[in-house]
Amino acid sequence: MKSMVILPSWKPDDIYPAKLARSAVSYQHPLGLLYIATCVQEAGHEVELVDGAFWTHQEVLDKVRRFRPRFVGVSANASMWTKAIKTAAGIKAIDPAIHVSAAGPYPSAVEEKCLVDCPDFDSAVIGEGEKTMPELLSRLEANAGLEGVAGTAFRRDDGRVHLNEPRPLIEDLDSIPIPRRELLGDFDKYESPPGSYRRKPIAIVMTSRGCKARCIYCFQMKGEHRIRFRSVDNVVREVKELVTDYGFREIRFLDETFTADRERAMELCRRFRDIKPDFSFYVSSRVNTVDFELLREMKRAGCWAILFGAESGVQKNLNTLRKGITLDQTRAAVAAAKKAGLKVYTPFIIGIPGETYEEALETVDFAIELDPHYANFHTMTPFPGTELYDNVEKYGVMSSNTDDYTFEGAAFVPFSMTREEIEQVRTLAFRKFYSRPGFIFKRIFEIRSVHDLKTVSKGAASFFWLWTQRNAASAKSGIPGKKTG
Ligand code: B12
Ligand code: SF4
Repeated sequence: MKSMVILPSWKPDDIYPAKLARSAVSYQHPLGLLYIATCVQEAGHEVELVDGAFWTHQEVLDKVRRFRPRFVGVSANASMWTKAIKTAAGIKAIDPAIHVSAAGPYPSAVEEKCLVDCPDFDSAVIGEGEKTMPELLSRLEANAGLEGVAGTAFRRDDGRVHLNEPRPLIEDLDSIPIPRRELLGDFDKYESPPGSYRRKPIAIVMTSRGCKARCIYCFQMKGEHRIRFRSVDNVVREVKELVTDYGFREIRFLDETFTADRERAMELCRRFRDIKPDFSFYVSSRVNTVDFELLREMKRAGCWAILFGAESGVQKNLNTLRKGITLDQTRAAVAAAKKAGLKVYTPFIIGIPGETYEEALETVDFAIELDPHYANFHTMTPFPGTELYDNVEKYGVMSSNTDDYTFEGAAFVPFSMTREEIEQVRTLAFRKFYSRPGFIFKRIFEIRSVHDLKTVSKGAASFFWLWTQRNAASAKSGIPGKKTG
């Protein structure tokens, strides 16, 4: 059956302030869509993957018009939801007989509510879609209804919305086919912010899914706080294929915590070194799961950078977030990673429930004390399906416009701060962190290649823009700026 999977059309300045968008934009492979498209193909269907990062809304619809699918799955997280609605409406206008399904983090969080919100969706795929999709398509092919297809919600003939049984998370991740990257078309169109990669082209891989921690702002599929791992052999097979067959030169491991199982991370690194594939890699981690020996092994295997969610410089606020880490663990992890020769990236959050203006300034000082290679200062954002979202009235005031749900817009203002204060701290944080003479000199002395030079100059251009703005980290939020508590 002819099927299409779509990421709706979006532009970087939907998320980032227009000028910053150029340096912050991240066009990464849409791994979720790739997994789904691969499974659909394996099940014997013809499939086309449309990544809306590269097409206007009309161009996406033109592709639907040309391909004439019987099924279209539209993927959305919270900030993409209004675009997904627009896409579904456009598809139905082309041909009302096309079955249109909503899927991805947002529909997974709000479940059948997304069908109530948007009459143009016939069904929703809730949670991981790899096992659900082939079942759903064979039902559609047989002109049978979706009654009983676990992990879906659908609209009955009488218009009423029905939620089927949930589908458990996939326990054996090795049973999922390795995504076929050729479904993406030309890899050159994918672009990453300067400084976020060493080599190109970049592939995206996940060696595990899920996280044990319970941060109040983080969305985890089915609200389950555990990790499922792929076997080391399965990961190594994918890495070999990516480097040898496809010619990728860098891999970004998107696992929530690449180092969650220390021995497995060590083993992966040893295997990467043994097979000597020519690639560099980047991981995300947690400060309480690393030590110098592990980080050194990672560096030897080709890792060049590591992200630690540092989040705050005030222990009370880390505790509010239920981050499960201490400031000293962050200090130790950042120091060990730097000693191992890795570049360190630490994102922080401004506007944590209960955080005062002065405490937010302490976070900026903490970032400067840690002195990572890159720091970002996001706003606290209550995504559907999180503890923060479900109990937001306990914590502050939330915007009802899902377009505000980027980490850049003040979608949430805690009772302890105003929106203006959040924006002020963010502006100050970027300026203070990136304009330190020591920081600038270090980056200049680290220039070893044309790529490094380009990174530093693009960063400098964005930084110059930041300086010229009254409010560099400007947010487009529906929340009024008055003191809320
Ligand atoms: C990589 C990533 C990005 C990349 C996106 C690259 C891309 N083109 O996809 C970038 C950096 C651009 C990004 C940006 C943002 N992201 Co992001 N991102 C992620 C991250 C780390 C991995 C996504 C991924 O590939 N996962 C692996 C795949 C296998 O899982 P998946 O995508 O969920 O797909 C599965 C299901 O959702 C479902 N599915 C998904 N699509 C479809 C489609 C069909 C047809 C079907 C049937 C099923 C299906 O099946 C898939 C396979 O099981 C996740 C966290 C995470 N671990 O998932 C956050 C996450 C998705 N991002 C999130 C957010 C909030 C954002 C931003 C808003 C943040 C910001 N900067 O402001 C922006 C929004 C950008 C945008 N335009 O949408 C949230 C979404 C929360 C929510 N409830 O909506 C997440 C969950 C992080 C979190 N834990 O809170 N992000
Ligand atoms: S540690 Fe990271 S991935 Fe895990 S729950 Fe917290 S924010 Fe989410």
